[in-house]
Amino acid sequence: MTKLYYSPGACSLSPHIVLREAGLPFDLVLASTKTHKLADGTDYYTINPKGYVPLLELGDGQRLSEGPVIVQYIADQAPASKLAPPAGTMERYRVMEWLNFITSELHKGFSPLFNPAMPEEAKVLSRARLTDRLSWVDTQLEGKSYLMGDGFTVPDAYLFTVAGWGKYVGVDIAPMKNLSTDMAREAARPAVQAALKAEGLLK
Ligand SMILES: N[C@@H](CCC(=O)N[C@@H](CS)C(=O)NCC(=O)O)C(=O)O
Repeated sequence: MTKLYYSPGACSLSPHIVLREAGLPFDLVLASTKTHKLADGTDYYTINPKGYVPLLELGDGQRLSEGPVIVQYIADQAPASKLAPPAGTMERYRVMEWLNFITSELHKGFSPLFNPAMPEEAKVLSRARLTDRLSWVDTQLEGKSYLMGDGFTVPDAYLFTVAGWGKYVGVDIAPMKNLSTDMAREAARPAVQAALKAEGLLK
């Protein structure tokens, strides 16, 4: 059985949503980003030497890290779900373009804001940069229900995950009308609701 190592509300929520959207069977394994330990006390570094989530463990024991790659792997296991266009097509490169933007410009832009050691002056700069980047995403969602236009694909799950962190760290997306509408629409998806519930983020 495939296993997803996750921590509640972390970037692992993105592949978690994608696994549910794909309808694939999997086990969720809690690997807290605070303790780096599994529930049974196993040191998570012995499983993923990088120490971070997400990590996907395949049925044959192989382990795949890096969220943007994991979600594409999952999508390719369930092509009928259309979570990513076929490899080699221009649309697939557009999906990868979004995933790379979200990972480098948004996800890693949020990381300093969660770091208690980061000075407040640096956090002010990070918030301003993120607000610029998210405002640009907002323009890209004008007249669209999804990043790729005509259906939910893997970057939508990643964007939902990272843009959702804004409320915890003072990045206000409420003025970004397209993005706010998009977030509400994604939140209502059954797979998203199920993932949030399974991570203890919804009552
Ligand atoms: N490059 C990795 C970064 C993953 C990452 O930043 N994970 C965070 C949670 S959002 C984490 O596990 N942090 C704890 C740690 O680094 O020890 C990816 O894209 O999957």
